[in-house]
Amino acid sequence: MKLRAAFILPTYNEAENLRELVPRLAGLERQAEIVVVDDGSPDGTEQVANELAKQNPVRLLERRTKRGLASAVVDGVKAAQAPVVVVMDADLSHDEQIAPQLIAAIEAGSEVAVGSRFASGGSTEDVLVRRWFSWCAKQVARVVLGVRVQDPMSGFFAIRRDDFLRVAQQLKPRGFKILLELLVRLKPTRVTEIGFRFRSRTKGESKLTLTIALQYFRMIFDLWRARR
Ligand SMILES: Nc1nc2c(ncn2[C@@H]2O[C@H](COP(=O)(O)OP(=O)(O)OP(=O)(O)O)[C@@H](O)[C@H]2O)c(=O)[nH]1
Ligand SMILES: [Mg+2]
Repeated sequence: MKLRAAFILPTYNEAENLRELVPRLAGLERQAEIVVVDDGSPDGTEQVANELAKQNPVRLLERRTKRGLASAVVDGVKAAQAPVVVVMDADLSHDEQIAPQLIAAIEAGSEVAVGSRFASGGSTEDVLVRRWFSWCAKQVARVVLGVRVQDPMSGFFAIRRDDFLRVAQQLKPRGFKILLELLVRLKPTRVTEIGFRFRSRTKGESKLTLTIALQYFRMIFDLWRARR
């Protein structure tokens, strides 16, 4: 079977969520592989992934220690075989129903397709403090880096695997979402944003901490310095 796309799912303690998400993804797109990148989750995520792999096109990449979201995404994309990759959280907050549209947008010539909380049709269940953080992050990205995308902080996006790998060397995965870094490095002219309703996580723990928020502003500063 010719693969059309790969879903890249970084996981840390997402056993319950993964059990639900994988069959949904497999039902949505038959010509897709699902690459789960787990960092030795103590909650048994790896066992669940292995179980799911019996019935679904799942490949599990096991890393021994927790090395951060962005580096998990990079390793997942490297391991994928399909020409298009869809990066998404495994916590069910990203609406998988729009994934086919993201894939189609890339196949139609977009360089990046973003699942967007702020584009038309998008919305969020986020609590106020996270909305505020996303809003600030977006304004800073716009003013400091000239990134015009509505939701540059989204963890839900599709891109050609080749394009991703071309700039992967330059990415400095700092444990945070890497879409913004990709946008700055690739300077894509054709970006498609597809709105979706961001669901709040119901199971498992959030990894968004103040440290990560601070890392974000550090990242903006580094990107700003690097582009001059
Ligand atoms: N492999 C790996 N995956 C991670 C790591 N940190 C987070 N993840 C996964 O990356 C995705 C995004 O992390 P989340 O904890 O959902 O971060 P968030 O979306 O900013 O915050 P919440 O949704 O509120 O929890 C989830 O699927 C996590 O399980 C990590 O260090 N390694
Ligand atoms: Mg999440």
